Amino acid sequence: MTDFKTEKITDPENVSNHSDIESSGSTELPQAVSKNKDKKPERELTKSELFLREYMARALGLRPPPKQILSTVNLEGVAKLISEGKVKKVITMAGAGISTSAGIPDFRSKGTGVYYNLDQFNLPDPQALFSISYFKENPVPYYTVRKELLLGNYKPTPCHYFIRMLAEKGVLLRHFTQNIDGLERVAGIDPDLLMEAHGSNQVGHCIECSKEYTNLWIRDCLKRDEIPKCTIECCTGTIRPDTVFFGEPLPKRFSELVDQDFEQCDLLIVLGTSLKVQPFASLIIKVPEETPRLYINLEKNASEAKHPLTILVFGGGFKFDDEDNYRDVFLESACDDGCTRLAELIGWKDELTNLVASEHARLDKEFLEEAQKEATELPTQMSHQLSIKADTKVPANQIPMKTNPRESPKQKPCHTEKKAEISKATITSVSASGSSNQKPGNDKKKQQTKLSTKHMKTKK
Ligand code: CNA
Repeated sequence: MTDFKTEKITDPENVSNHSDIESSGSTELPQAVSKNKDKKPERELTKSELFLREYMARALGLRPPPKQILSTVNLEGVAKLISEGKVKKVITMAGAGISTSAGIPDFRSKGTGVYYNLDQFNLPDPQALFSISYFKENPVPYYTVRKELLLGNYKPTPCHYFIRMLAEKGVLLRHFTQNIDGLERVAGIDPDLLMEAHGSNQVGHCIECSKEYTNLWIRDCLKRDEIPKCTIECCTGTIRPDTVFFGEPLPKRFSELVDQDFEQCDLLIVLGTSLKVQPFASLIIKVPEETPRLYINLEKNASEAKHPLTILVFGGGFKFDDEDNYRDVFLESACDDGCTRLAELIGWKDELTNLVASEHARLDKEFLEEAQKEATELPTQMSHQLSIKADTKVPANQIPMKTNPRESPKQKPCHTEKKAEISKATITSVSASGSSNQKPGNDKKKQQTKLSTKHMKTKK
């Protein structure tokens, strides 16, 4: 979990003007002036401690209620804020639900979610599929499930283009996404405005030596139904995409941007996420107390904290149904419909519709050209796969994976020169999404990875 406790903030007991802090409702404090430096050394509180203190004070009625920004606590109220130019630092937070209409399944939707379709793999639990320790033991389930996503040509949804419009209108401070499908980039959202909290599939690295591989190279292996394996001699590593697996830290930029952005956010829009994955889920409490929060999702319950400890630690999440709710709006809707409705209320609907139509037409053309190019370049034995139309999805779990049949070790002896290449790759290619977790020479792993073990043995 991201360490938010490292940033120190001055103890509010030593702050010269308490009333300013109370009326602002912000966690940002002016510099402290110690009245009695010789006797009592200045003490520092972490942001988390300060938050808890303010939360408790408010819960006990020791702080005035925050100012209500919305004219009406509903979608119309949110739209009015945007159309009247009253918000300039909008943060959008997204999850798998913004991409389901593009054809990419989420994790937790009943029936269609990835977690409901894993019987064939006999996993210890559904999350094991995306845990780095399990991937190191057995990458086959991961690649079987991810194959479709990695090979597919998906088009961003109206929701993605609505976020792009916020950026183009100059009101988007940042888009934080948990998605690894890269559709925000495809939609044309400026990468500086993007925080892909769980990484992306753009590149991959060997889990043993960290050599970098492109997305295209990984795709080529998958097209041949092969588990991508390191090409460096003497290395037995599997290639992993640079996405954050369970059990790995989030990119450093994530915590930096959280600290920098959330305290200035003047409107938070949360889209298509069950808010079950930390630390992302708890970001909703990091905006100032006045800041309106709009949540568009197919279901509401997922976002409401019920356990007293969660309420104490994370502030209880949204307060849609509380009598004194002054800022939380829930729209039970598909993200595309919700964003289109919001665009309509703001007066952007035609622009959004035209943008989606023109971008989809451009992408259809690009996908078709790519497919035609590949069909002429790739060997005949693969041509049956390439005749698939650009927008046709082949269920990945119908195609069994096999390991990459590389040259035999006799043809590729281990040279000292090559070992030097491995250490160079290790130094230069440490990925932000946690390839530093690699543990070369894990004997237990070699015993347990049945498909890979066979391959490893033939290499030695
Ligand atoms: P999740 O836990 O599966 O929740 C998705 C939420 O979206 C659920 O509450 C659904 O009800 C809701 N939902 C589904 N479709 C729609 C829709 N069309 N409109 C509105 N709401 C909808 O997924 P989260 O994103 O909350 O969990 C975070 C995980 C999922 C991250 O680690 C991601 O990497 C991971 N993931 C990403 C993708 C992707 O990149 N497209 C796909 C699957 C999983």
